[in-house]
Order: sequence, then structure tokens, then C-alpha cells
Amino acid sequence: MNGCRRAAIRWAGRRDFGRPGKSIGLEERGHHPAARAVAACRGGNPMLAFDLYRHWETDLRPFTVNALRRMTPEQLAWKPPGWHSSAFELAEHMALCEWVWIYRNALKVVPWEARWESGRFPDLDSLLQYWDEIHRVTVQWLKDTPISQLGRKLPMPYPDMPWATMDWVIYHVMEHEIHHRGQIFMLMRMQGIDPPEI
Ligand code: NI
Repeated sequence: MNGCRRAAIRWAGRRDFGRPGKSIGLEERGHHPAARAVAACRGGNPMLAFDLYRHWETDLRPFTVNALRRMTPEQLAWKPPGWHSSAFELAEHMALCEWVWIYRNALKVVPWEARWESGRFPDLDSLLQYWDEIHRVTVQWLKDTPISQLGRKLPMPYPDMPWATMDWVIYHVMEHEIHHRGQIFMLMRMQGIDPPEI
């Protein structure tokens, strides 16, 4: 995680932690053409964060889970010589990323002092069950939150990254899942397993 967090902070630095005006323009929420269009479809109700990030639920996560479910415990545990992580370890690493950035840092469901206990899941079912519990919290937040809230500064527990926007946090966690899902697809191919078609 440390390597990923450092990379995240470098990347966030380039985006100025999602500071309004340098992000994707959500600060113009009421005036954004997409926001107006969706609001019109909703009968004037505000565009929700879920309207922007629904593909996490409909595409990204189902394909991630589908890929993992295609593997036996032995295939999940396999890694080629010199490679750092098995598919199972990558899956836990992705769950950890969502837990750290959204569940803990941003939404504070657990205190910032909480730490992830690595290697505690005996099998894929238990890992996926806990990961889904975390993700339900993320999805509920997305469904409850107008996009106007995405650009708000949230304090972060890092001296070198004192705040970030939820816009940046969500994008980062999704991008991280896409990145490591590609590695899982590679590990599947190397074992003669077809990954799901995207
Ligand atoms: Ni990572």
C-alpha cells in the first residue's frame, strides 16, 4: 500500500488534490451542461455523485468479482517467479485501498487510527463479503450525495496530504481497482484462464 499511497500523493499533487478549478469542473455544478441535463431528467432534482460513478457498480466491480470467481483457490494463490502478488493478494490490496481512502479516511466509519490487518481472510468468499460491506457504504454515500459535495475539501491523515476532495478520492480508488484488475487478468492468462470480456 505504501508504494501506492506515495504514487497517489504524487498524482494528487499534480492535480492539486482536486482543488476546485483544477479538477473536472464539478465546482460549476449548477451550470455544468451535464448536471443540467441530468437534473432535467430527474425532474429538477440535483445530479447525484452516483450518476457520475455508476459504472463502478454496473461494470467495474462486477467484472472484478467475476474474474476472481473464475479461479480456484490454487489459481488465486499462484504467482510467477519474481512477481510480487497473487490474484488473491491483489484482491485484498484493492479492498484495502477502498477501506483506507473511503471507509476510513474520507467517511470515517472507523477512526483514522484504525489499521487493516493483512492476511486475515481465509478464502475468497470471506474477502469478497467484507469488501462488499465496505463498498455498500461507498455506494450509499454516492446515492445520498449531490455532486456539489464532491469538490469539498476533506481532511486527510497525512502531513504531506492534509486534504483531498471526495472527487479525487473516488477517482483514485476506482483507478487503483482498474490498474490491479488488469494484473489479475494477466495472472489468469498466464494460467490458461480466460478473463471476462470487457
Ligand atoms: Ni496498489
